[in-house]
Amino acid sequence: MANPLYDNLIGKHATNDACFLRQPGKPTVSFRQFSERTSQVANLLLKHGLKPGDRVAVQASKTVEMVILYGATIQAGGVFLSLNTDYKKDEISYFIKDASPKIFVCDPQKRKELEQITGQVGSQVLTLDKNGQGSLQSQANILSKTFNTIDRRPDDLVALLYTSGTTGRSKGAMLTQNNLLSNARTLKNLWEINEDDILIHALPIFHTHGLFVALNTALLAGAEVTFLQKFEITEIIEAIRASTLLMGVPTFYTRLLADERLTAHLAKNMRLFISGSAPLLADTHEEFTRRTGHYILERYGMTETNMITSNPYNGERRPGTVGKPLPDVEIQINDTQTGRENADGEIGMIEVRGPNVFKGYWNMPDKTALELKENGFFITGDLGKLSSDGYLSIVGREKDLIISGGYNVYPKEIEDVLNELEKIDETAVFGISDNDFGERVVAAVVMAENESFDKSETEVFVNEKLARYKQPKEYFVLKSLPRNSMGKVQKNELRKQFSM
Ligand code: MCA
Ligand code: AMP
Repeated sequence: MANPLYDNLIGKHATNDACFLRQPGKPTVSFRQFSERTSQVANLLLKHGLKPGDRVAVQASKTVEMVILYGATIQAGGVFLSLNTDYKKDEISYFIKDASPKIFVCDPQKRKELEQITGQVGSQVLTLDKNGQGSLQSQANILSKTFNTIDRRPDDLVALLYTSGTTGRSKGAMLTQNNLLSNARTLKNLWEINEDDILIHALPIFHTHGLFVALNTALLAGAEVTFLQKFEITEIIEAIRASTLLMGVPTFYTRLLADERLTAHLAKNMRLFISGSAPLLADTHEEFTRRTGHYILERYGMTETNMITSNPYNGERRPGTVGKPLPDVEIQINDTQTGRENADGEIGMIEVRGPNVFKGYWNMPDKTALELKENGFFITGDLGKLSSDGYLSIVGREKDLIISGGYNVYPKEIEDVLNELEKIDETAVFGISDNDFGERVVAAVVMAENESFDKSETEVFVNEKLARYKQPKEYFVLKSLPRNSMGKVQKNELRKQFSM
């Protein structure tokens, strides 16, 4: 027996003294140190009673210690659940109650507020602050640097990542060892990631992109990671000078283009710029090439499926497309009404099958059955078409979803919160185009009789309930919402009316 993900990502580096994580102004962490500290934290998790399959949930700032916790959870046979640092109490309560983690790691400042909820599900609480300090660190520091890795099968769960849903309730995507390992191997090979690479990591580590696509491929390849707290333009410009690889969302690239320091000379050591999580405009792609001589490689994925398609490393990176299915992944473009496969070039529902596809939604067998078909194909909710030579273009979404700066926002969740306000009769949340975030969240509201809209009161209410990126950036007060003959709100009409 073995633990395939741990063995391939961390175990094999036990005697590797090369640099793994480099942070500006801080000591570097070698692969060997990373593996030793991972074992210390794995010992701590066991001490707190972690059993194989138990969840380890974390809501904490992006630190090296959090990456170590991820590694330790894998080594100890747990299931890693990472939560957006901006989630508010109500949002966190839902995840804790749904996932009932054995261990919950949070910022010391949040501990008190969340203790009532963790108490209800019997989670042990450890702390980790933005400097990597807290009880997690202090308790692990005194433990052994070796650990008997817990055996896991390829089909065992290793991560639970929540994605919002059209019904407003978030769904936990159950990811297995093999989902993550197969995808990391495929991407490493396709993008030729190797031990000479230096990857700029400025993404959050509570989503597939920053956690799995970036960290798993770097660990697998033994590549160095420039580990940045967040996207900060001057830090990124400096990092580009000394790195070979960047993984980002389209906002990274539009912000870089807006800065005159981005030149071909600056990017002369870079090997590859990768974009994903949201549509990259063909214009952005082309302007980036004019400025730097580099062709951004766009790829497409989902929390439930990891990466699905990619433009080629060697070959034409076609602007406005997300490339071809990964070598071990199948896609079908199916008619949205009949479910039958479309003829080449027709727009339809993108469905995907392969070792990358998740096991189902946590505690939601009905939702799983609706989206994961018996034949193994997962229904993405994205609409696309294939060119005659196999390049996929995403042309829309059947799901009511806004992607703002790479974060997914499901309007229903925001509408439910606004509808709690008695003064508001009804509301429609939708996305309009935004130069920085691609799309931005806005809301049309219809007030109850004799009520008037109070912007700051609404914002205070929403701010208590929802993470910042989900909050409407503008409100439009209407007499009524546009509806079709079936009574369905016409969000397309709203988008047309309010897009400027
Ligand atoms: C920050 N704000 C946002 C966003 N980010 N509002 C809407 N959408 C956002 N994405 C808020 C801030 O709280 C702040 O509010 C105001 O907007 C301005 O923030 P700013 O400082 O400009 O933003 P930032 O901190 O620089 O962040 C922008 C960002 C960041 C770098 C684009 O959002 C980001 O790192 N996004 C990446 C998300 C990601 O990793 N997605 C991958 C999901 P105020 O001023 O009011 O306080 S995984 C996935 O999608 C699949 C699997 C895939 O294919 O990868
Ligand atoms: P998430 O729920 O965070 O996993 O986001 C997955 C969704 O992001 C997909 O269903 C797509 O709608 C979108 N997405 C990811 N990559 C791309 C891309 N390159 N182009 C367009 N949309 C994308």
